[in-house]
Amino acid sequence: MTLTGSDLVAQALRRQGVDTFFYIMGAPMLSVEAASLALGMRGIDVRHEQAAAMAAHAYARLLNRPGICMAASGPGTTNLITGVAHAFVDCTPVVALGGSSPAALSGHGAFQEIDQLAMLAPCTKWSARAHHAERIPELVDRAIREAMSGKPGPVYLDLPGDVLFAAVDEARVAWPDPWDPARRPRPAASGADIEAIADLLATAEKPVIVAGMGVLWSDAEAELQAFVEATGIPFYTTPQSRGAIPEDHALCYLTARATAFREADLILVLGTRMNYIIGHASPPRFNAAAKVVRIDIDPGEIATSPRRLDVGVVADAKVALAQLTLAARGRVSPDRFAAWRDRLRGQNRSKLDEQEAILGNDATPIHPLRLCRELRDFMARDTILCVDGQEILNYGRQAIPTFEPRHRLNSGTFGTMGVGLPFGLGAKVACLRHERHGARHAGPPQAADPSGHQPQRWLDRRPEEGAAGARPRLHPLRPDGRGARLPRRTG
Ligand SMILES: Cc1ncc(C[n+]2csc(CCOP(=O)(O)OP(=O)(O)O)c2C)c(N)n1
Repeated sequence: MTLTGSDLVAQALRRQGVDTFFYIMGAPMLSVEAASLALGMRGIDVRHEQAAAMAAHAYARLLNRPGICMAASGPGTTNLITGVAHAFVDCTPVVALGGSSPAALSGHGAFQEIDQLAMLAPCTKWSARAHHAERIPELVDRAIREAMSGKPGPVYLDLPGDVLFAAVDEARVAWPDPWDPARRPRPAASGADIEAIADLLATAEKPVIVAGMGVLWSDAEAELQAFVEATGIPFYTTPQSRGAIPEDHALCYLTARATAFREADLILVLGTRMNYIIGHASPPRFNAAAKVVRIDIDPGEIATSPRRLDVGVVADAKVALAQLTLAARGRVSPDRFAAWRDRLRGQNRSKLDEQEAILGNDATPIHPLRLCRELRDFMARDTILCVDGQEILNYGRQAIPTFEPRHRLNSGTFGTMGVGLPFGLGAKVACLRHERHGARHAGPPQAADPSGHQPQRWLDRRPEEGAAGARPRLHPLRPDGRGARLPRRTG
């Protein structure tokens, strides 16, 4: 049987488990898009390709799957660039497929001819052009593996029209085994590194955890929470990974963040870059005398740490956190940090009281913080919040908590205006995909807090959410109700 390059793109995507893509149709991608739809994939069309890349970004973050976007040649693909660059700076696995003018006419002034590969290369983790139709399945496989491996990131595959239109004997096509998230490599920390970290934990007095999206890409939120509860160490997250542990957890002292960072004598940086988002984990925001432990799946991150690491470990967050929890058993008691927690809790309480008074401001025109309070009180625990803008980002950060991992999207590390609507679109599509894959279930009970502290303010104000310490009630992304496992693996 004869297949075209376009058929091969669609079939390769389908075999890789792709069932959704975001796009604006156009030459030379029309037959890729038609073949994808014919195979039962869902095509969500937008009005500007930037939105396709951003919707794919939100979709990827919510489901921990590659988010696919497609664009026509020339301006269609150049319109993707800001969305793809945003994904690059935000380390998100967006797979961008761009049609391009025929390779055989390169340099002859073909319709919409421009060097798309050169433009996309600096804002992607990996990029390539298909030169031979029969190798398209290999390139699609490579694109998805590159996007999803290690520190995730966007990739770009350039698809010239003549390669898409070429006819290939199916017998000559080798289909790779599809990428399987369950078989991803999960490097462990060495025993010596785990011992070194356990020693630091056992002698610290004011440790603090700063966790990031790496924890969520690793599906390690349950392991993070287990580690926090086993050791009694206060935790903070980056804005994008808020909700990794529900923010009414007894060891979450959101508004005491500045004090926690300034006074901590041991900083555990887990699965996040030491970039401006966390003040490079350096003075003046962080204690200059603190010891620093860093765990990251990317050796480049460890190598480029902006301050000296006492222990820097290249490891998968899920595995390393489980190792640490085990190593801490019997050596690091939550009691050790009781005074530290008391200090942060006291400060958090008084700041929340102050803040609540400001949030109730009934001046006209309405103050942004009042708007945030109305939203906060309206939102269910499992609402996905997309925040655009600059000022509202700051106000929202102070005023609106997050209780579920992956339920907060914002303009991210690149600070890109215009993410709000396409993120909302991608998030909604992710939820609908989820609903097709299973029913909702209530979550399991939350593990007991070893420090014996009651969950905090947000629950106090929201008694309808259940007994103190209950897990959030329903979760649209967790039909099996078991926290770290999402239905995405099935499709
Ligand atoms: C794509 C893009 N264009 C421009 C900017 C520069 N910029 C940063 S904040 C801002 C204004 C945001 O105003 P508004 O949308 O009213 O949000 P608010 O600050 O009130 O939350 C602009 C234009 C940007 N970050 N991204």
